[in-house]
Amino acid sequence: MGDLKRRIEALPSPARPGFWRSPLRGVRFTAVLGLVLLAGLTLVFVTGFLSYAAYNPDLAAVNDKTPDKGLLGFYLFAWPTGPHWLYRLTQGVHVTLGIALVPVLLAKLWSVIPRLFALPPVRSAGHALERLSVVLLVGGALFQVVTGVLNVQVEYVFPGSFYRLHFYGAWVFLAGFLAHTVLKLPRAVRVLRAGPGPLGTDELAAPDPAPATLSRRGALAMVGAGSLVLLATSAGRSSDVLRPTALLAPHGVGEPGSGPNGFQINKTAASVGIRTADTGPSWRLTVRGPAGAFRFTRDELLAMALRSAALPIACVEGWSTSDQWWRGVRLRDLAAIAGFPGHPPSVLVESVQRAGSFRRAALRSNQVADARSLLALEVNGEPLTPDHGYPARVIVPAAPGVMNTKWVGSMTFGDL
Ligand SMILES: Nc1nc2c(c(=O)[nH]1)N[C@H]1C(S)=C(S)[C@@H](COP(=O)(O)O)O[C@H]1N2
Ligand SMILES: [Mo]
Repeated sequence: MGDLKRRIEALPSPARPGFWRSPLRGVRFTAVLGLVLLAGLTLVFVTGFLSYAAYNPDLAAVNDKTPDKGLLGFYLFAWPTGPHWLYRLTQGVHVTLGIALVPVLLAKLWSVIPRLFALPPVRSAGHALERLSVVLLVGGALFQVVTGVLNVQVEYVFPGSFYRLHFYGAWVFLAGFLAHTVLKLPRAVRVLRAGPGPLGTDELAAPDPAPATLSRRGALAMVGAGSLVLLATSAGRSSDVLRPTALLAPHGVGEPGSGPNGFQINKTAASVGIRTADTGPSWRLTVRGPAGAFRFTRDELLAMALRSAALPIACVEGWSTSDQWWRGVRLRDLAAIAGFPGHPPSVLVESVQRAGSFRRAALRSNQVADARSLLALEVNGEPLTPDHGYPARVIVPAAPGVMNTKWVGSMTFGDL
């Protein structure tokens, strides 16, 4: 029996420190990656929560798909309409940086993997809490990366709404991230301050390291190169000029086509079941408000005071266009028709689209009031094409693409 026990103990087990032999592991390597993530992920968190605020989720009846958010929506505010490229910037940073940090995140996880197997799993109450924060951290990070990447690659394989999963996932991840930062940042700073000499203890270094085939500096350079490659092949998602370099962007989405309407399309008319009968000569726009309900043909809308605005489409899925030249009726002029000649209220915009998501959106009063917010009839000097929302679509400065409802059928003005 004693012999068997000895032989079992001699088996290679990841719980034995000697099992992990890479000479790269060590507190310095982990501290560098950790500080990069601290800075980078902070920006990803901030832009992510801004994206949630930009959705007007507290126009609860319509936009909010996260009805139980409660306190987690505490920071919501009226998303501004300027600068007009605001969401293009925040969401471009969120998605591009999120993608570029993936190699750093994986390297960081790899650098501490022996610790995940360390025995005993829990040594004290404090240690138990620390381990719990690591579960939230690692689980949250992987969950957010996987759901985020699937979303920008337009792979909607989620059980339920991506928006809700990614929102709650962000809070779990943030809880783990904050706890981990409080617990580990002092040590990381001390280690890096200590300079290149030998460290007193290096709890992450292999006790029995294998011969080096790559220096720590070389390993960090490889991680950095991986991030740079992802950055270089992702930045083009947010730029018309760089778009051909967006090698990882999903094919068939955000493809410009040609001509004046030749800019990215999120969902084509056919893909959401828009029928020509819905948008043909019998189409009417219904405008509702305290003054009553009014119906307009496209020609009647074209006969109103038409205004222009140069605005981008910036999708939550991480792509955006440069400014397009839209022409149409100001939302605030439509609000006046509906019975709000002074300060306009919010508006519920509904598409003729019958099924699928994004067929309705609520805009805030500040968005309706902005002189650049249009019910667009033309873009770049041509009538809208069916895929860009003919006969009429909303376009609002600084708003997420999803607020810019296409194939609009009705607009109901009044506080939501
Ligand atoms: N009715 C309707 N409007 C919609 C959508 C939709 O699926 N249905 N998609 C929205 C999203 S998510 C975006 S990013 C923009 C894209 O506009 P575009 O296809 O003209 O570029 O349209 C928005 N308006
Ligand atoms: Mo979108």
